[in-house]
Amino acid sequence: MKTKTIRQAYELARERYAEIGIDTDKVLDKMDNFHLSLHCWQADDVVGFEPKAGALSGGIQTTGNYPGRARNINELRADILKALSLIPGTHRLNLHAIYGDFKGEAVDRDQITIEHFQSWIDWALANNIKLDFNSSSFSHPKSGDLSLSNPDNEIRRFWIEHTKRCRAIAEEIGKAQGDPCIMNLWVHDGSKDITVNRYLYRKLFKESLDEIFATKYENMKDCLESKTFGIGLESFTSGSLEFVVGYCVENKKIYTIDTGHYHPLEDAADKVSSMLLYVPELMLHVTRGVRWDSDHVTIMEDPTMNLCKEIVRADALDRVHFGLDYFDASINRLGAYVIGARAAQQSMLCALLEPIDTLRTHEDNGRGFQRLAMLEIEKSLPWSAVWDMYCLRSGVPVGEAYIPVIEQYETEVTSKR
Ligand code: RNT
Ligand code: ZN
Repeated sequence: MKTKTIRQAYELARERYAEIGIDTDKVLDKMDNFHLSLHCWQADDVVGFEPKAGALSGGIQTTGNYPGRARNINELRADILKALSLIPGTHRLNLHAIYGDFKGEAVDRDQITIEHFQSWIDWALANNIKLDFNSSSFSHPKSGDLSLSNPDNEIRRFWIEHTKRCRAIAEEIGKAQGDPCIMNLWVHDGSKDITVNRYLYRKLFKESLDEIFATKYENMKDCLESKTFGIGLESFTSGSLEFVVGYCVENKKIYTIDTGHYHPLEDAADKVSSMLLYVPELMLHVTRGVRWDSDHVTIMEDPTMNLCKEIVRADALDRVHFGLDYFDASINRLGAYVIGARAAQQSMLCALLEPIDTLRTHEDNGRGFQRLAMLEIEKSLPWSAVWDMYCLRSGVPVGEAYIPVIEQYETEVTSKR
């Protein structure tokens, strides 16, 4: 796309949005302050760098065998930097504990320390990236069906130790980067068939969490992620919605909304305003569930767009950490990053361009037709010209221009793996 065309289109779009009371220049500035937390695990199919990494377990699964998976820390870092070079703005990177720089050593999960993440901190500082963190309960000989809710004391203590260490690591990361490291805690705990000891498992899970959170930190923030079910864990999930919401509300923890973790017709966007009245902040794992928590690449579809609109309408951009969480191994993985990240940003841009004052006035005055009409009209306003300008001024390829860049990287780098 020619720079001149982008600029001309933007000028027209600016005039059009001014007619409905929206200042697109201000919206562009707001976009610069909207940072995604890019999930590191799309690059390598959630394998990580433990030397004996086996099959992915814990009720999650990547499907597809597209060539080019990142096989080690250097490849993963190179892929992330390449992806970030095609995504406008500055972003965070969300690490899982299994992505430590273990240098080929077998470091069990209850032995990890900040030393295994020091090279990540150095790399992130050098590349102007802030880090977030996750404990990892899956893909381990002790994962089984139950981790933090396991009645076997030895196994439960192992995962408590792991999670405590993760919080200590997150604290050090936060300190080093001068900005809180957001640590998500999701465990896969559940069971495939009818379960009769639900109360016991959830009580143990709660006790584990109380012990894990007993240490107070200044430079990290805790979030907890609920889920409806996992593959092979269909009948029971310890960390169900009620369990996690209850825990977060009682303990003022950040609640993680993973958009794939509810019943298919449940509206994740509607949770934003409810939860923000009871918990300090929200973490998001934005994904695209196709029929279930399938972790398809995020696109601009209603669930993502409505989520962004609800955040903006609640004036809560500074209380929401916007992470992505999908893993698609059936297409170019780098392309998957860029499509999903750009779709999330485009959705947020549309939310910021919404004529919210007009819509609220209509609503306040019972003008239902006018409200619905404006909501329809905003869909075809020239938001894409604003988006193109955002890409241009951020120095990243505009429109389809990022496709050949990824193709070239595939030819030169990922296809040779
Ligand atoms: C699983 C959860 C969890 C994971 C990542 C790898 O259903 O969504 O967040 O996807 O932590
Ligand atoms: Zn998630």
